Amino acid sequence: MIVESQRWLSSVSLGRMIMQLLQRLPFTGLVVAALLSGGCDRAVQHEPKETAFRIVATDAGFEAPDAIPIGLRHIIFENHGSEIHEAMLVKLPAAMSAADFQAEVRRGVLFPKGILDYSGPGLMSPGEMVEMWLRVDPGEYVLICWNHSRSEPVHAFSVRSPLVEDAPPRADVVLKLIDYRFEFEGKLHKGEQVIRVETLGPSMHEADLFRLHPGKTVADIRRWRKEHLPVAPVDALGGPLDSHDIGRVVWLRKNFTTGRYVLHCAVPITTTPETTAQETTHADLGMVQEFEITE
Ligand SMILES: [Cu+2]
Repeated sequence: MIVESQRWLSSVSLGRMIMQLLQRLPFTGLVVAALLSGGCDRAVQHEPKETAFRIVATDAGFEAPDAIPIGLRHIIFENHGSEIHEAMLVKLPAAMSAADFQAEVRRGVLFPKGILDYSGPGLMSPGEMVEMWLRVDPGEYVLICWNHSRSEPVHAFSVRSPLVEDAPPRADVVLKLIDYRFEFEGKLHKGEQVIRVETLGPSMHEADLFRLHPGKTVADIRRWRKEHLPVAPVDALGGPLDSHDIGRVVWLRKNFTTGRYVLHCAVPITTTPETTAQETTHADLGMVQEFEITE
């Protein structure tokens, strides 16, 4: 015991001497940081890294990286265009190139054979931004805006090692997607809120998130989508799109103002390769819900 405490004391006074010496030198902070980190390599390796997957939509397509790490990604989606855009992640089967996928979509196919939807930020108005956290597996992917699937190019990207886990934020509310309805656990407030989105299914679902313009209703949303009207009755906020693997959880972070909002699921009732955009959607079966943020 005595030997141990002597060693501790001498190490303390040695440390103090080093500190006094360093305080007279420039770049002290850097040197101290280097000395302190010397003994804790493991801790340094586990520090979170900046791995945000930034996706910018323009009216000509996407600006995004060509490769991202495997694991839980923090997506930052910004719309710099003048139209409503979305950014769905789609994983391609081994034999399909991004050009093959694009060609099928241009023929009107919504679910080319073998592709897997991996969610992503849905319809979002110009000038808006949303953050999302979702998991990606190794492979070849495309980003596609289904609002302009024939006129705009997809963006091809790879998901490859290393494995990096971005930490999801703590959720304020949970949103459950069920055939054919939405259920909230908790209440949304104005300001920055995190929604943890779970799909209970059994079908896959999406949750378009719209803020109604004054005087507009759910019926106006329906007409706007069905008749492809040029002027939206809402601000579209980038709610989460569907995943083929419904066990996947997605987190969404968004700054909310007070107002009337609508959740809306536009997934078609059939998801075979022959499905077309004219198909009956979950919204047609009642998967539309209005709610209000009052405080
Ligand atoms: Cu649905």
